Amino acid sequence: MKVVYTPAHLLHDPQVEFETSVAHSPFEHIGRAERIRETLQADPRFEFLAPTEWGTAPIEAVHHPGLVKFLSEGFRLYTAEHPDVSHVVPDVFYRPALRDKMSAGREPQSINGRVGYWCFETTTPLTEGTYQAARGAVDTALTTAQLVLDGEGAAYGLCRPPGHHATSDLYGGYCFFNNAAIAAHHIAATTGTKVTILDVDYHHGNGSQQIFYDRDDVQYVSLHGDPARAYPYSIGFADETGTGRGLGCTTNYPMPVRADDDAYISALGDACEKIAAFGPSTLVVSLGLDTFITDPISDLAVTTDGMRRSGAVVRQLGLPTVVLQEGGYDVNALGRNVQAWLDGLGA
Ligand code: Q9C
Ligand code: ZN
Repeated sequence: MKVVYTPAHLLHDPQVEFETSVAHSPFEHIGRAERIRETLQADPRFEFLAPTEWGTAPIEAVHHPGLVKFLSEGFRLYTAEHPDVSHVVPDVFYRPALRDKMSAGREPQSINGRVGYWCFETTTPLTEGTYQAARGAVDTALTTAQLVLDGEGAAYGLCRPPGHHATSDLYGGYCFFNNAAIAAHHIAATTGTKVTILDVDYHHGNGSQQIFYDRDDVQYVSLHGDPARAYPYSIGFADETGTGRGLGCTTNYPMPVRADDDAYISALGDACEKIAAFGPSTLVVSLGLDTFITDPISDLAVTTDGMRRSGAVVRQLGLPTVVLQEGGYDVNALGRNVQAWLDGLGA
């Protein structure tokens, strides 16, 4: 199986994450992608290649151009005013209720205000190299999609930073650009065919759901920790099924605490029936391995064998498959879990 990887991710190297009201070392760090790279490079079934450059047009087909502009210049403008800052994090969030009863707000002019206008939470620091790394992850996703469009049965993009929490207009959840959504839209728009995003990350992909919520050409199917207890807390419930033309094109499977391999595989089988009924030409998998039993920020109980079984269930769909890396924070197990999942898919 072909693997798309770029060392550009090393440019996003945060040293701190503000989460659960404390500053701690980040769960999302460069060692994650390097561990996956090392494991797959040691396995002769995987062939590595570098992404090509796609520019900003495919990004702006999904995201607000203002978000792209902010991420491209935000660190430079912020540190011009605050030279000692290495991790830009918002201190004001631009909540719509601030302007209740007034006209819709506009983007603030001050750089401090702009950070909170484009970011929805505190765990996703903007650093000096973040924009270049995020562009590299998008190029990785698009290059992986192109490999599948050109005839590969499946290919894997080692995207970092991840993407599925980024909405059309907001970044957060360790995500800047929504790599999977950009790839899915690119496939749907250039081929005129239907595409499904199957999101198996522990966290609900709120960004992917939002981007496609009113569309009938891209289906979004997600298994995730129940938002009643799990980040992002406010989206990903089973009664969210799409709107307008997109009604019925979103399916959520909120999972209970400690769901094990059998429980997970059962829900995944159901999800695959929904996918087969939609009839996509191509599948994009948002592959998070944070469902793993010892993941430090999650509470499901999927084992490495469960990862292999998951890949095998998806293989049964018989669809051309673009697999893109999302989360997964037990770094010691991350390489072998990706390897097992891709092995099940038929690496
Ligand atoms: N106390 C991905 O896996 N922190 N993002 C959760 C819970 C953010 C995860 C805080 C988790 C984001 C791509
Ligand atoms: Zn996750």
